[in-house]
Amino acid sequence: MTAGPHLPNDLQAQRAAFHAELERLSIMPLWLNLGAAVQSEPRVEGVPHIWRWRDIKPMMLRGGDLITPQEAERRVLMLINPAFDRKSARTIGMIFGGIQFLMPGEIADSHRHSPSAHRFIIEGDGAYTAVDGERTLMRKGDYVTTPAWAWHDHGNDSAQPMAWLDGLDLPFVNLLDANFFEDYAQGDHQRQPILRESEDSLHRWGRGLRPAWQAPARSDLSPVLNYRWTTSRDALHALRHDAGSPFDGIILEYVNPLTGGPTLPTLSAYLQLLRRDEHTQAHRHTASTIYHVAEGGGGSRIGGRDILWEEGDTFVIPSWVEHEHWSTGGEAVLFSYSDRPILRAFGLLREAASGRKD
Ligand code: 1HN
Repeated sequence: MTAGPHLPNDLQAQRAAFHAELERLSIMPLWLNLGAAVQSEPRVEGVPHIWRWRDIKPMMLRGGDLITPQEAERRVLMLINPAFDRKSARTIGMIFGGIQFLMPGEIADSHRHSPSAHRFIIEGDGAYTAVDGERTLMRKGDYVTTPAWAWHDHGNDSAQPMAWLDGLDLPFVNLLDANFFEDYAQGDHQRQPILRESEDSLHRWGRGLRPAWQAPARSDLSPVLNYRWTTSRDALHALRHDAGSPFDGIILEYVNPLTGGPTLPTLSAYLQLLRRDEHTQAHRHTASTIYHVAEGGGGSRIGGRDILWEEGDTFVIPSWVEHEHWSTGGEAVLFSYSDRPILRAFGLLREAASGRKD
């Protein structure tokens, strides 16, 4: 921008008056804020960060004593990136991650919202989630989808606390001013009626077969409610002798069986195996990613800084920051999700191996 003392005084004064008049009209000249529009690469505000399970777990148990799910709506500990406003609900980029927990006997009442959600089970065995008339019992390592505007409630009929990682596109939906929410509550009915057998969606759509007499309700959402840990983990191990991805090892995407695409329109989710002594090559991409350590331990070099992780930890990699992963002392399995479908839909997905610009 040309400005400043070398301009003739009268031109400087005229410009200043012009800018002030524009300001009163709620108009901003582009040349006063060129940086916002012209940048050679993304200026990413979010920072790499890790939330450790050993910090979260005691807070979860304390929270269990201090507030009910009814008072809280959802008893979720939001993982907010240190670079963002506490109220932004931003874990990284425009996606959210939080830890939800239910003590034995508790329920989280039915509601629905326009943000899409999914969950990865961290601890416990036997709490259920009900989505649009189907209930599934959740176990550690299961991946459960909750599409936008589907009624959903959770309940813990087991004898142990149950915790899971909630992933939502909430900040993205807020950015678009498209966030709607509705409580199911009709009198005392806080839980939706169960209309189908447990695992119905899996039998119907998730086994490489489909009922030929029935059209799926919508094809842009995965009809499968629960992607079981045992199935996903077996699939990873069955491919363990493959070369895999140089950047991610053996990595599988959870897919919508109707399209082969992501499970939700805005979020894609993955499970990856880092084999013993595996150390991936560095790369970067514009997808902002939230990782959760499902099994084992290891580390990631993110933007030149080493973050060491163990089972239960959750960490983030911002857009366009170089990263590589390794396992330590055996094998590791990482669950992750990102805003990749949004970037892909709008031609904004860019990936580059280390040392390359695109
Ligand atoms: C929500 O509705 C759930 O339904 C979980 O389980 C986490 C985080 C922010 C806003 C709404 C749920 C949430 C949430």
